[in-house]
Amino acid sequence: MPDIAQLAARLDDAARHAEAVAQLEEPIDLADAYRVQAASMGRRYARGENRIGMKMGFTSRAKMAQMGLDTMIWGRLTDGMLIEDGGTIDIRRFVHPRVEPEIAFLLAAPLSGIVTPLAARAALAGIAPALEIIDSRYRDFKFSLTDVVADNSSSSGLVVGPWADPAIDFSNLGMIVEIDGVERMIGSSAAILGNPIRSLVAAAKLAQEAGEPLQAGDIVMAGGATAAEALAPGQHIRLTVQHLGHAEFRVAPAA
Ligand code: 0L1
Ligand code: MG
Repeated sequence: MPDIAQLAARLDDAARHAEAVAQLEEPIDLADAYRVQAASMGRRYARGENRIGMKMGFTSRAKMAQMGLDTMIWGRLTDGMLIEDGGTIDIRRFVHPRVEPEIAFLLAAPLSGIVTPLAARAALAGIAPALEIIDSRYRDFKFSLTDVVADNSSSSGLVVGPWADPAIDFSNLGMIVEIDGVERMIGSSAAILGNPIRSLVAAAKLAQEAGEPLQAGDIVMAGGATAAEALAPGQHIRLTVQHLGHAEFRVAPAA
């Protein structure tokens, strides 16, 4: 039997102190990996962080190919992970952060269990261009499926741009990330499961199965539309999503 509390403490400490740890040595199954995730997030909540929603992972072929995994995963988001749009991060808070372009959903109403894409759309208050900062706590950013799930699916930070009217057709919007003014990631919202609303539909089911159904006010990150890029001190990261606008942040220069 894996020691859930001990594994959760190891991953939580790694995140808190920005220190890489070895992959989990003992084989654990997916259900136990989610138990470790829940226990590690429980430690954050006990320190005063609040759950604000969830992130979906491996919802695009590009992300699956980059990390060599093809099972959709999810993680919990907290207010401690929020980075102001236009803000600056200190890279020393992270182990080896990467950034990826996403679509964020804001819920106007609860959304739980098996729902149709139409019901998911009807529950939306807004959609926004968003950047996820992922940071695996494992050495060299290498992990198995259960490793990454236990590590809260690499959740680390999110930058959410202005909320837009969710009535627009967001199934196939162009997405471009510039780093220091140079286009580095180019994709489409269609890369996310063919239409990012499918990610929200999946999130509603997974959250309900986990006993934490999505609530009004929750943010759901749909998953990276392209492979992620490593961050470095001094960079300016800017995402543009067609019809939705921008989300951006800076990485503070090296001290
Ligand atoms: O958006 C995503 O697909 C994130 C997956 C999280 C796992 C990772 O790439 O570290
Ligand atoms: Mg992501």
